[in-house]
This record gives sequence, C-alpha cells and structure tokens, in this order.
Amino acid sequence: MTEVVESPTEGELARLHIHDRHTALGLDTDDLVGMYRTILLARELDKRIWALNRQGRAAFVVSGQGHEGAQVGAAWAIRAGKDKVFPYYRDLALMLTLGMTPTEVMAGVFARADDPNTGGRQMPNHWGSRRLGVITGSSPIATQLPHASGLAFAQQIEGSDGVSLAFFGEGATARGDWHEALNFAGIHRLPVVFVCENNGYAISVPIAKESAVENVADRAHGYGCTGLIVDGNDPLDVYEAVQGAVQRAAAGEGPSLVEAKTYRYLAHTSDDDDRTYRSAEEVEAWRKKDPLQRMHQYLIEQRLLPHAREEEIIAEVKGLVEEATRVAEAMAEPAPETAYTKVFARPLAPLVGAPPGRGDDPDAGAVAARAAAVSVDTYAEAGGEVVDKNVIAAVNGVLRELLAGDERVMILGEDVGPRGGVFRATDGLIAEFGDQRVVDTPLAESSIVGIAIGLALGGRLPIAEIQFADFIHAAFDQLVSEAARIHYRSNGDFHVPMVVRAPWGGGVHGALYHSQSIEASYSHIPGLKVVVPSTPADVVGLLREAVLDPDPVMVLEHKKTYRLITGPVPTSTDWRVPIGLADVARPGSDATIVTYGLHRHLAVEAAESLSEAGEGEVEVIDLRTISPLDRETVLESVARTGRCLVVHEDNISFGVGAEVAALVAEEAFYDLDAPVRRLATPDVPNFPFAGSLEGEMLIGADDIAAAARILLAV
Ligand SMILES: Cc1ncc(C[n+]2csc(CCOP(=O)(O)OP(=O)(O)O)c2C)c(N)n1
Ligand SMILES: [Mg+2]
Repeated sequence: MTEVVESPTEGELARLHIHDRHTALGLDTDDLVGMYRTILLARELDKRIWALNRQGRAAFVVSGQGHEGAQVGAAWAIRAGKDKVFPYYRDLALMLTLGMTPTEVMAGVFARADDPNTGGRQMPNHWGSRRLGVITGSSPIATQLPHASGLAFAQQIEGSDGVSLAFFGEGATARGDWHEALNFAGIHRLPVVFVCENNGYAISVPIAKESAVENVADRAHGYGCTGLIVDGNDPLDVYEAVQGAVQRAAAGEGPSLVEAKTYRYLAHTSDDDDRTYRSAEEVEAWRKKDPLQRMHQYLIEQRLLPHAREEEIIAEVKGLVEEATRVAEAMAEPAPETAYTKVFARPLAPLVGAPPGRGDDPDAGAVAARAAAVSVDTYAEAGGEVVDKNVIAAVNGVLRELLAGDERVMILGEDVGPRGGVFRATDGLIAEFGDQRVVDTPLAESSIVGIAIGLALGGRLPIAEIQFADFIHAAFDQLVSEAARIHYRSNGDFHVPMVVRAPWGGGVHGALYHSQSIEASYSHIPGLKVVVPSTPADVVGLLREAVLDPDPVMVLEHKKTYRLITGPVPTSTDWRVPIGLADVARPGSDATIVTYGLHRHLAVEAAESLSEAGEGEVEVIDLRTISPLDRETVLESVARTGRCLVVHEDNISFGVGAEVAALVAEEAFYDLDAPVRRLATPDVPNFPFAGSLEGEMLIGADDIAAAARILLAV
C-alpha cells in the first residue's frame, strides 16, 4: 500500500524560508538566481522532451522533474575543472549546471551524431563528457559507483584535492556494486561523495520492498562513511550537505553519503505507466513541495528576484528550449557506417563481420610491430641476451619492471600484498613499491575490476589480479557492460587502459572452482582483448603490451604452466610480443594443430612423437591471443597443410574451437583435404576433484597425437 505524504502547511513553509539561509552557506545573489534559472531550465527542457516523446518525435525519454532541487543543489558544490562526476540517467538538471547546453541535451534526445555524450549510440540521458569532467555512464544500475571510488583513489594517489561525486537512485543501493564501492571508499578514506536521489521507488517497487532500513544513509556508518539525510527538494539543504562533503573529501577526511529525499513527478520513463503503482494523491502531495516553487519563493521572500529579472529569465529559458529543439532536430543522424567504428581505442585487426571497408583501420604501429616480431629463439640466435625462467618467475619479473618503469602502473587484487599472491606472482612487490602501488583489496571481484576501471579513467595503469579465473564471474558486468563498452559508448571520448590477469585452467586438482577455462565467454565480447600466453617469453612480452595498450586486456595465465614450463626470456625491456599475433610453435607440412595455453606444449610433444614415428609432420600454432584472433596465421598454415585440428581445454561447445573451425570452413574450404576436427573437454563442468574423474577429463599429449593421427589418415 502506498502512503500519502502530507504536504507542509503554509506556516511551516514560511518558517522554512523567512530567514536568510544562503549567506552563511557562502552563496550570493548570483548563485541563488543561477540555481533558480537552472532548475527552471531543467523543468522546461524536461517538459519539452516529454512532449516530444508523446508527439512521436523522440523514441524514448527519461524525466527528472521533481529531482531538480537535489541535482542543482548538489551540482552547485562541484568545482569545475577539479572534481569528477558520475551521474545517472535522471540527472538532467545536474548536467545543465555542469555546463551541458540544452542543444547538446537535445542532440542526445534525437540521437544525433553531434550528441556529445554518446554520438547517438546510447539512449538519451547516458551522460558523459570529458570536457565537463563527467565520466561516461551506462544503463546497468550502480556499476558507476566502483568507478567513482577508483577515480577517487587516483585523485588521492595524485595528491590533488579533486573529489569524485557519484549520483544514483535508492534502487541502486540494493546492488553489490554499491556496497563494494562504499566499502572500498571507507577503507582508503577516499575523496568521494555518494549522492543518493531517493525518490521512494525503483520503477514500481517502493522503498519498503527495497530495503529493511528506512534511510539509505543509515548504512553509511557501516562502511566508514559520513551519512547525511537532506530534504532533496530544498536546493540549499542539499547544497550545504554536499558542499560540506566535498570539503571534507578534499581535506582528506574521507567519503560521505548524502541522501536527498525527493520524488519524481512523471513515470519512470516514457515507457512506464506509474498509475499501476502509485496514487494521483501521492504525486499531488509531493508536487506541493516542488523545488522550483520553493526556490522561487525563497528568492521572492529574500527580495532577490525583481519581477523584471524573473520575466527576463523566463523568456531566456523559453528561447533556449525552442532553439535547442529546433537546432538539434535539424542535426544529422550518425552516418550508418560509423556503427562499426570505435570499438577499440587501438584496433589491432579489421572488425570481424563488418562489410568490406567498414570499421576502423588497424593501428599502423601495431601492424608494423606484428610484421617485425621475431620468436624468442630467433631473438637469442641474433645475439639478444636471454635468461631462463619459469612462467611464474617471468610474470613476477615483468610486473616488478613495469612498476619500476612507470609510476602510473599499479597492481590490485586479493592477497597481492605481503602474501605475494597465492601463486607468488606479486612476491616482494609491496615491499619494494609500497601499498599505494600494490594494493590488497577486499574479497570482492566486481569492485576489483570496477575500481581498476576508475583508476584507469583517472590516469593510472592498473593491473587487476583475479585470484582464480573461476571467480571472475562476479565481475562479468564490470567487464562486459563497462570496461568493454566504454570506448564505443562514449563515441571515443573515454578509454580504459586496464589489464586483468587471471590464472586459469585445470590439471592441478583444483576441482570445479579452481580449474575453469573462461576465455570463450570473454572473447565473445566486443571491446575486450583476451591473451593467453603460455611460455615465459610470451607472458613477459604480452604483459608489457597489455599494460601499454589503451584498451582493456584480459591476460589469462594457465596455472599449470607456472612452474612446469621454463624457457628463455629476453633481459631487455624492449622485448614485446604483439597482441593478436599467433606463434608457430612447431613447423610442419601435413596437418595444423591450432591451440593455446598449456596445450601448446602438449601439442608440440604430440607432434614430436608423430614425427619420430614417421606418421607425419604436424604444425602447431599457439594462438597466444584469442581476441582478436590471428586469422592470417591460421589460414596460411591450413592452406599449406590441408588439415586442421583445434585443441583446447575448455568445453567443446561454443568455444574457441568452434570459432576457428568456422573460420577455416568459411575461408579455407578449398584448401582442406579433411574436415576440421576439434579436441576439447566434453560439456561437463571442468574439472571434478577426484584424481580418477579429473584424469578422465584432461586432454594429454597422447590424446592429441591420437586425434592428429585420425586426421592424418583421412
Ligand atoms: C542492473 C539493472 N537492473 C535493472 C535495470 C532496469 N531499471 C532501470 S532503472 C530501474 C530502477 C532504478 O531505481 P532507482 O535506482 O531508485 O532510480 P530512479 O529511477 O528511481 O531514479 C530499473 C529496475 C537496470 N537498468 N539495471
Ligand atoms: Mg528511486
């Protein structure tokens, strides 16, 4: 049952507004009139946007009517050029205060090419503008909150007095990302202000069914944040709270959570019907507490708004709304072919599936680096200095060197500090570089990735470690909805130079939750690069490339290779392995095995045994990068050998093998002397614990040799 909220009596309103409240807050007449003007502009623009939808001229719109007082009050405390802002979709008035023009807003409403937020790629109100210090946002609720903590962490490390401010509805406070973001902010006393615009509903679900406690701010204490509740329809009240929070944050006094109680007048979006879950009386009661009227009343009582000035403002606002509508509606739509562009900040290969000539050209430097790349053996033969290391020592060595070489590089994850990582990848690094460069995090994968995204957006080069690849699924949203899409969705305004390392794979009695292969799930995602080095030289060369790459790169290290595989590693820090370049691990002429990870080594072993037995010369290709796939190397090999076997530890269905098989079938059909075959784990969860069960599942060199033998016999 919805509760009817009583409106304040005239007497109460008069008591609220009779005194000068603004001088003590440091606000002058220009501020107050400016606040009033911005609220009015937001209201009028919002009304027009809603009308455009009802007229069939705007496909989908979101209204912020009712929230303007909270937004303008908070925004007035934001220091342009210094603070970073993470808005949510209802924040039209916030954006206008920060400097987005009505025409720019309308360009988003009409999804025009010159929409500065997304270039027409996202729905309206998905704000983002590097120029205005507003970080690009998405649709999933609460995902921006770990970014705010991450960026605040970058601000803290930098030693600037900049603050991050994140805005969200009370619905967002049910999500894990909200809790994880506040927890992290509290632990590090970060300069971040969380502003909750609590309008009592998440679409139709009332607050009583969202939370067992009445106030969102009640939770602040539990995270080491200062919690404040304010009247969200009173801009001065909100300003006072947010301004104080910004000051505390800038002074190193830690995070705050400001809860602004407010209300939305219209339906959740143009697609919603709010009559199904709330009464007209309730809406009416809140309209009596309207922030526009209250600001206006305050100005009149304080004699700060002469009638002529008011008329002037009203006329100006009307003109702006008219002009914005006219100008934006006449703007061009994005050119259709641009749909294929800006998936990556640094494209490494032509966009798969795009019509010929569409999509961004691969980065010229990356193409040249691929052409010039040599194997570590060739490198050593040419006189390059190498030392032998196993894979885990190689990882540790390159992480140390990356930290030493660039102060923007940071490592974060569970147990990466004094413990040195459960596999010892970060052994000794915290002692050498300190706990602001090597950061032990709470056990919360979504925020490990989300904080890393925020750090990257704040100018750091984070390397996030996920302890076991099996636990990355909690961060799926952050990887898929956020990291992978940020460049595309912001039309290239933002990018995420972040690395996520994760040990993966089985064969170590890790059972169902310490053995998984995750590469196919993430390689399916446009915007992510996924690499799988399996030799010491490759892990070093690819990690260096990954850290330098402006896009998010997932680096999967097969944990069985860590101590099993030893090999030469160039000592020069110039050693690189280009992302997107496969390696011919063993040349051959009779069949091609395409594989990666531990199975590179097992496939070479199998090929050697077949060769010794005189059964044929099998070429082994180690993909090294899953996405983007090195299609040329695969096709060139198959063209020579006429036979192709794909081997991987991951389950067989919908995996990398399916992708390679499809590629060969589509592009090399006439080169084939036999059907493409796959050798992979059957579709059972990998891997059961008991030695007998795990042994049954694991693919060994003998299995690979047997599969290749069948292919050679065709
Ligand atoms: C993770 C996720 N689940 C569902 C949705 C669909 N959705 C969009 S807004 C919304 C309600 C959000 O409520 P609240 O955070 O209180 O913000 P308000 O809309 O009330 O301002 C829902 C369920 C979504 N965007 N993201
Ligand atoms: Mg809400």
